[in-house]
Amino acid sequence: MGFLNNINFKRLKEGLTKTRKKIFDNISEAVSGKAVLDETVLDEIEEILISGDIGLETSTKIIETTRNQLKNINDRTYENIISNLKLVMKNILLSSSNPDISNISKDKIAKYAPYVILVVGVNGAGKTTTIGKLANKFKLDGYSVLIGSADTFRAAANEQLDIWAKRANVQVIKRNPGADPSSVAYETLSYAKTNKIDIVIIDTAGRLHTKQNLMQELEKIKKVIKKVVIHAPNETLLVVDGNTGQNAIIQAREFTKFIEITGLVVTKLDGSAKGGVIFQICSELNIPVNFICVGETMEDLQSFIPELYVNALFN
Ligand SMILES: Nc1nc2c(ncn2[C@@H]2O[C@H](COP(=O)(O)OP(=O)(O)OP(=O)(O)O)[C@@H](O)[C@H]2O)c(=O)[nH]1
Ligand SMILES: [Mg+2]
Repeated sequence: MGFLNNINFKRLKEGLTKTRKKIFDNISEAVSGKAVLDETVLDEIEEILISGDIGLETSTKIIETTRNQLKNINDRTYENIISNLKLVMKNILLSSSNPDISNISKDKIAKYAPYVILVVGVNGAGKTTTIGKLANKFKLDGYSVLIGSADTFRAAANEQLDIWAKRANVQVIKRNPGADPSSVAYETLSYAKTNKIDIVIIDTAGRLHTKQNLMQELEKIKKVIKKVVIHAPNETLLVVDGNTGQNAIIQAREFTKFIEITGLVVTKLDGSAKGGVIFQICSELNIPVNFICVGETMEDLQSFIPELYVNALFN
């Protein structure tokens, strides 16, 4: 899914400040003032990338490609070296973004209405807040939106969704804590079908990928919603917390063993200097990153555009 107008470069840049300091400022220092860009400098950059959560494998890939490209370039000015590195890093991100899958169009929504998005992830990853922000965006785009609160585990989940839903001016279907999450999902879709809602977003309880029974519950939710709307879910988004670094990749791998994940949302990229993890995610996983989140306001949920991400890191 994507939105045409949900990029706020200023917020993106602000959100990535810690990561930019860790990666770009250090690279800049390593490169500037050097008469020649020799192996020592390249090694130094590689170390900066690795310590910036880009991961050993991906960092090596970036440095190898940069080394090869620089062989053919005589102009080893600071600007030229940086712009080469930026290009190589952007290509890593591009290799896993898939605009066809990630672009939600008016036609697509009209065809499927209700267009159903199931949101899953481990505890505290940012699912509920992401849903609030998503609902708001869709609403601003002129769609009718319904949220299903299938997190019946946490007592506060309903109130939390209510707050976001009020801000976005959308309706929530909810039941008491302890209710069967599948039945809430079922009721949500039934309501959406009867009332011709454009987009349905279903929240789920946080679950550890190691808990087999909880993972199977997701399969059940999926099976039950299909009974109401045969094409549902159109998307299953896995929300991962960018602060968890390598763990985000492990979570994605484990979740896909139980449920097909169509896209990722990487949250909290403002929280630490670990924003480099996106490069690792894009290079090691075969799932497109649809959205990133760089803060707690509505504008902080943004479509993931590789070029802008790299620009924000190097600006
Ligand atoms: N700084 C920052 N905080 C975020 C971001 N996304 C979510 N949060 C915060 O992270 C905390 C957890 O977010 P939730 O949306 O409740 O996470 P959840 O996945 O629904 O949690 P459970 O339902 O308990 O599994 C909240 O305090 C959010 O405000 C982000 O991009 N940046
Ligand atoms: Mg939640």
